[in-house]
Amino acid sequence: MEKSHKGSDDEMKICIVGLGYMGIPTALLLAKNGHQVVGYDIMAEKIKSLNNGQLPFDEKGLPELFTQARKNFKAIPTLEQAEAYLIAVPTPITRENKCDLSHVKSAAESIAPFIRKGVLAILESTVKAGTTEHVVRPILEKSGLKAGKDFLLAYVSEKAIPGNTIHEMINNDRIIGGIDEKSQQLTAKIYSSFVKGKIHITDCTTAETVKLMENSYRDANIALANEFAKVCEQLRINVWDAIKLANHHPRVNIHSPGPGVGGHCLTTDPLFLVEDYDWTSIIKTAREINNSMPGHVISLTEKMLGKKKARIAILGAAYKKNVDDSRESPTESMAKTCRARGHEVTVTDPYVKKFPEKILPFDEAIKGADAIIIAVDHDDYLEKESALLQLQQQGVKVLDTRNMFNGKFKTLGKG
Ligand code: SAJ
Repeated sequence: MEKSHKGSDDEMKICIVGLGYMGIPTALLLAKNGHQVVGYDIMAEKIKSLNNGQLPFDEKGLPELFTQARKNFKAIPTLEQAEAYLIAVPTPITRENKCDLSHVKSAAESIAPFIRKGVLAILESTVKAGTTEHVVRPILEKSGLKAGKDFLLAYVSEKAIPGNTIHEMINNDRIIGGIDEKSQQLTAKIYSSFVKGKIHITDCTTAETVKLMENSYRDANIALANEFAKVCEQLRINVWDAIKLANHHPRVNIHSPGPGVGGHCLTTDPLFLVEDYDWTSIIKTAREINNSMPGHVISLTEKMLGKKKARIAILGAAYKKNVDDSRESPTESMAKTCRARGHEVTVTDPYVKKFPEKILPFDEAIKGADAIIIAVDHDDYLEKESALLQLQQQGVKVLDTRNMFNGKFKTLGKG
């Protein structure tokens, strides 16, 4: 395909389809490293605000990257011809716990008319294994061209952790699955323009599966930690100390217990891996254990309170520390459980703006509370230690579900 811009042979015109948490940083890293990048999204508002210099979400280092990359990046309201297309659209979970591929399918449909000889299509969304080969490929082949023969097709999973996305996008190893060697090589070349980690090459379905395995491993490990926490409560010992000691073993790495697992990834991806296999159990059980934690935290709080109806303040609405993302946050479930059990509940968070519960300022949220649940270990709360200790002395029950204050308050997983 002819070059559509002036630049070295390594620089390409790349179109990112889906400008979300992963699409935007990826687009900007490619643009910063010399590619001519256009970004498309179905949300017209996003296009307008990006072209006006506004980012739709907070992420460490993203504003600086935006400034550095802007001369090579443009958000576009309609798709246009490029040399490579990168699909980074969401894959929600259906009510039946299956991977909802509707956005992936419509993104593939929308780029199909632009598939020419030599064009590369990359899928980055987290998907059920087999999607690139069996869902995306047939849609793109409606162009009349064949994947592997005429055009190139690859799957690359994103691995960056929200809160440290840019650093991890640059430094983590990447797994590149390609439909053939040419697809693998060109995709590897594109990613090596900004990735400093190692690039590993495989086929598309293996790359898709690896992504699901990584998040299943983390979810199951956390479930194990949560089960250990419940056992330690019965044994009247401290799970945090026990895990720390167990992790001295050279082959043991137990994660931390907590009020539940939130976010868009660990709550869904493990289920994509097993959705077709009734006989699977560990992954599903891990999900159940992690989903049981918000209710368990409320039961612990009630035990501390020793009374039926109370005013409970929850510190933190984000799904984890220092982020503004509250998707699948355990706090949402805890607040619902509180209400269902007749308690009054208040929620505070220094970062979260969008949440089903009203977000109150810290002082307002804790005012008159009988119990305070520290649900998220935001760094901001470290400076609240003396205020919380004072409240505890005055009889307010404080439950530190993340053990962020190292045992100064009652914690989850301690008898
Ligand atoms: N959590 C615990 N205990 C822990 C670690 C986490 O309870 O020891 C909780 C967190 O509080 C949070 C949830 O788990 O509610 C998920 O947080 P996380 O930090 O484990 O993961 P995510 O969802 O932010 O990002 C994960 C990462 N996957 C892995 O580390 C294997 C990230 O690298 C992926 O790119 C991301 O999913 C994704 O997009 O798939």
